Amino acid sequence: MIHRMFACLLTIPLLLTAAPEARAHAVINEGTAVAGSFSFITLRITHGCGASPTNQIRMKIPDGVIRVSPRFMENWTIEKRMKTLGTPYEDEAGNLVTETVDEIVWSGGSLPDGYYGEFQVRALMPDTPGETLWFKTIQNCQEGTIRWIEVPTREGQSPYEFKEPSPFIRIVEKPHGDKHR
Ligand SMILES: [Cu+2]
Repeated sequence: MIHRMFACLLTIPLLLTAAPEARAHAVINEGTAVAGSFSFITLRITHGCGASPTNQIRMKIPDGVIRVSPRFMENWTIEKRMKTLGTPYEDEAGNLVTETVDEIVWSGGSLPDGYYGEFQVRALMPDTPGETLWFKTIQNCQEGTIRWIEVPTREGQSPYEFKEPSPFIRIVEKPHGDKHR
């Protein structure tokens, strides 16, 4: 597996507070999501494992993100792997919901190197402004695997220091006066 680190390094910003402008890697396009809102999370895969095409993507849904639905894609099989919720909630119909999506697995497609692919999910974000949510992702290719799972382990550490950083978004405050997000 040859990871094209050279191309990646040229565009890496230095601060977590900067927009996630990494041009290569696995990143989430939106960068931020509004606290307590339904939001779109678009995972962008920008290269294969070396020249090998991507056949499967597994993305972990972080705790606190619920009501997860992946976007329908004709050429991929999409599996929702579930986990038990620590705190069940009632949906609009009054049903008690005890499970939520733990991991989404896209498989059966073939994304060639030299093209980018987008894998989208809609979900309800936690009401935790300031929090960074990590969507750890495994990219499996015809030959090789890239594990986008590195997260900071100490204060001040930037994910851009890593070779294979986990995709992430930052949760931001609801704009003032906006009650309808
Ligand atoms: Cu990269």
